Amino acid sequence: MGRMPVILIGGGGHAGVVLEVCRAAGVPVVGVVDDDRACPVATAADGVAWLGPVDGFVMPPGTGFLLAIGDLAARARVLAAMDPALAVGLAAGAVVHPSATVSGTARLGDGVVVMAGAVVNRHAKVGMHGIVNTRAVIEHDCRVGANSHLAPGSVLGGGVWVGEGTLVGLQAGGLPGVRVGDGCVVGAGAVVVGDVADHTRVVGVPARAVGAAC
Ligand code: JB2
Repeated sequence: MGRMPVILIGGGGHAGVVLEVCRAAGVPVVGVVDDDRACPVATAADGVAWLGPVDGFVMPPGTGFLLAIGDLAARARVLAAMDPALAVGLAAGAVVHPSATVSGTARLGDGVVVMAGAVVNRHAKVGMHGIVNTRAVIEHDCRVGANSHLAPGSVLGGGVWVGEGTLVGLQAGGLPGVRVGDGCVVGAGAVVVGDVADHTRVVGVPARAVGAAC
């Protein structure tokens, strides 16, 4: 049976990458929903149909959606505004680039997108709408909460826990077993060596708190 066709919510740079993951994975993309009719994904040479603005959009039966906006706060706003009746969109499942490696014992929530070259190892779990970006590595037994973003090249050692709505920045990571809370930002290149409280921004090696994450 073929994969359920999907609609991309958001049509900017991140959506372009999600589009290519879908195409590589054989997931049909019906169109893009974005407030800007002239968004890049709709206007590119290989673009997809613009279906309308986000507010008031009604998912056609038999389609799923993928959040394709990179900004985590914007993703959370869009999800919160969505009619729960449209949760049928979640049936789209996860989409995995064929060059990524996902253990058969790993669990990916609905709407998760795994980009090229990423690795999700044994018994790791990624919650709904997570972004496992290009060449990110999620080691064995990690737990990543819903709507978190592991940016390109980020690395979570074995058994790391990451909360919901947290950004682990470009080439950042965490030593095995650390816990990073909800709504955190781990700055680019930072290495987390101890637990990080909810809504904290950390930077550097070893990572130190520099204030609240917005
Ligand atoms: O709050 C929002 C909102 N914020 C952005 N509500 C709604 N309804 N739509 C929103 N958008 C839409 O997402 C904009 O209309 C725009 O089309 C798109 C954002 O595109 P942009 O190219 O600015 O960013 P992006 O989210 O696709 O990519 C960012 O995040 C990626 C992870 C960039 O920083 C990329 O470089 C990065 N790789």
